[in-house]
Amino acid sequence: MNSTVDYFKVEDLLGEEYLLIRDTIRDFVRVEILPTIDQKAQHHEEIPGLMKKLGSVGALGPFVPSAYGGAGLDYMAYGVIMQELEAGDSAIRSAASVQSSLVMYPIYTFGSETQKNKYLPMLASGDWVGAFGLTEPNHGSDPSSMETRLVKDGEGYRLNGAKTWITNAPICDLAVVWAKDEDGKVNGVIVERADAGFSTPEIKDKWSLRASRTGELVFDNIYIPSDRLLPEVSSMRGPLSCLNSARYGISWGVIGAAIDCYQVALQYALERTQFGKPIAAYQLQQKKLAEMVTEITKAQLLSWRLGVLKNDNRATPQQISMAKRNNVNMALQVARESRQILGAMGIVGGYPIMRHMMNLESVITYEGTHDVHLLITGQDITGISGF
Ligand code: TGC
Ligand code: FAD
Repeated sequence: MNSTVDYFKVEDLLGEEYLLIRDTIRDFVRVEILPTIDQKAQHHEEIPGLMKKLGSVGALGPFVPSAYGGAGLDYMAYGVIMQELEAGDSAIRSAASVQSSLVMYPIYTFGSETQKNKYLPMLASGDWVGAFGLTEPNHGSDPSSMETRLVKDGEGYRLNGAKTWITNAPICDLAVVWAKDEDGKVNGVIVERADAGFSTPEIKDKWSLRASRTGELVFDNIYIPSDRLLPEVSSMRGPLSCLNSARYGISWGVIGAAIDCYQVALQYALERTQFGKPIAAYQLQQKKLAEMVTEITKAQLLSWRLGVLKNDNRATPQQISMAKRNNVNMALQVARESRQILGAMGIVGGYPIMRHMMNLESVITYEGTHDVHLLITGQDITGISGF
């Protein structure tokens, strides 16, 4: 349905420039995503040419300067873009998140001038698809214990190990991979599709994010020339900084999914009659709808404020964790309540709710689980690590 909830006039806080960006992306989703997304998700297929389409509307690396092919926008704009994309489907926002925050951001922030000039323009246009390899089979919430190794070999290095649960792995042209060197330092490595020893088996039969491809990144003694290492970082600060950017975007994105569910549920409740009255007339249904719009509004204010802080370079990782955790959980609860309002109709593909709900089950796990973000807040306020 993709219309607006603006109960507390957050649009006034955003202002004209961001509303124009919002409307551009909203139109893009209406034309390019909504007509086929249900069928694509049902059949476990991606939208053809998605990355190039996202590139054509400036949705890839919007915060990267135009000199490197980006749109030269700020973090508020990035948030607004993510919100509109995820109103279409979390898989679409995921594609843009990974390319922007997890691939372009580290190359822009930690890469050499040569790397920036070589890779960023083709990532911004969507000609190349990027992936981000941090999670491993034995290390999900605790990536600092990663086993993937980078060992010196002549002028370059050898990369061995495996990453799993990687968005767009099966279709990536390059991957930014995090690996420990012989001194135990964490390095960012650019792996290209053509590198001998690189394979990307797909993880099939997901019940979630079915319009997005997920897989493994396997490194079988790949030779890595030294100019493929990101020179400006050699610790966990590298990958975790990327996560700050992506988690911020997710805090906005899921509001789009929640609004889509809420609008559909409201409309249905007004039209569906039982016991002689629209079900919207019953207090039990009004409670659900009123609580949904309240929680969406709180999430909007949280993300807007986080956007202001992020643009000022004052947003802390802990604030970002709080917003990601709160807003994803909010969206999942809204999706679950909306589905109930539609009764049996809530489970069919003609309505987007079940698709959003299943997607959000991944979103609440990736980019740090619901539990991990709570522990980050707990550690921040008590000074004691609960991990
Ligand atoms: P810790 O000892 O606390 O810190 C290690 C170093 O990192 C620094 N640091 C950060 N830097 C920037 N941003 C942050 N958020 C940071 N958090 C920590 C820290 O200052 C330290 O730096 P230095 O220079 O002193 O070495 O780290 P830890 O090992 O205890 O781990 C902390 C923890 C658990 C919070 C972290 O590992 C974590 O966030 N775990 C969750 C893992 C996760 O989120 N994985 C996401 C994988 S990517 C993904 O899911 C993509 S889905 C994409 C899609 O499809 O949309
Ligand atoms: P685990 O870490 O094994 O956690 C299992 C459970 O234990 C969770 O409930 C967790 O909260 C809990 N737990 C863990 N530690 C603690 C603790 N100390 N205290 C209390 N509870 C704890 N990763 C990438 O690197 N790149 C990607 O592009 C990417 N894309 C993804 C796409 C999808 C669709 C999915 C589902 C995942 C993706 N991931 C990606 C991986 C994702 O980041 C991890 O799944 C996530 O970090 C959790 O790791 P895990 O699944 O190994 O769970």
